[in-house]
Amino acid sequence: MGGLLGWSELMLALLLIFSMQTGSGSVNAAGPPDCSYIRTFSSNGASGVYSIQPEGFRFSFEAYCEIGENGIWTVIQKHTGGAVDFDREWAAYKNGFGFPSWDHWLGLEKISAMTKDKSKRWKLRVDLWDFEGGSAYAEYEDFRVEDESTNYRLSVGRYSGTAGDAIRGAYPGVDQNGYGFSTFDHDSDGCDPCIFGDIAINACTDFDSGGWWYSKCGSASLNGEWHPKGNNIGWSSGLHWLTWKGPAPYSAKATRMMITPM
Ligand SMILES: [Ca+2]
Repeated sequence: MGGLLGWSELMLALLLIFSMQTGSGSVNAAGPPDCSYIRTFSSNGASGVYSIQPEGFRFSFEAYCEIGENGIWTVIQKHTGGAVDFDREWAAYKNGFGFPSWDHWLGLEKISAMTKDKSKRWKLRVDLWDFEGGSAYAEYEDFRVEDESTNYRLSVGRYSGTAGDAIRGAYPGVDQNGYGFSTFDHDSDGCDPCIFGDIAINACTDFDSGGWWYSKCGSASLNGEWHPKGNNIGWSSGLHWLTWKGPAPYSAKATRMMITPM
């Protein structure tokens, strides 16, 4: 019996060591301030879920770290299906929801904690996949999300990529850069109302769904309602990046947003 206990204790110790090394277990070490440090913290660093704690943030949390060709990225959004509901209230977008290893929104409070300090520069990468086997991306230098007192105002710098700059917009007057975040219970979208043809809209969330930096709604919206293949074109509520596929709204098969220090 004693020998058996010794063996199970050894296995537990090995499991603990393994989970600490991979960062995928329940051992909640404070961890690095963002994913770009994981090679330093973990000798066998691979893409996966790690515990991180931005400087000044009051607790550590799990984030998906994507090891890419041009850096190690902290994933802040992934949306690949309809199982995780993205039509949520302010508190949910503030604190985050979903599963870091799967569909999720990391949370505005966490994203802001990482990026609001103006002495540090961050790059945002947006990846988009369609239902026809294609993909595109948009990158923005100097990505920043300010604190809640500004409604988590978005700012982005120079754009590069293949998807077009949908944050600044496909149409004049809908620039989301410099705008606060909106949810159905927290409206800062600049519409009271907005007139589109013969439709008057007071809240972009009624129309586009989900939470986003809506500015007169605008042409980027990745937290809307997911639509399946064959039924993904023409919905106002989809996962839209209208400089990539438009003007008839095309809802993407999958989206991902991630950030890394510049
Ligand atoms: Ca409004």
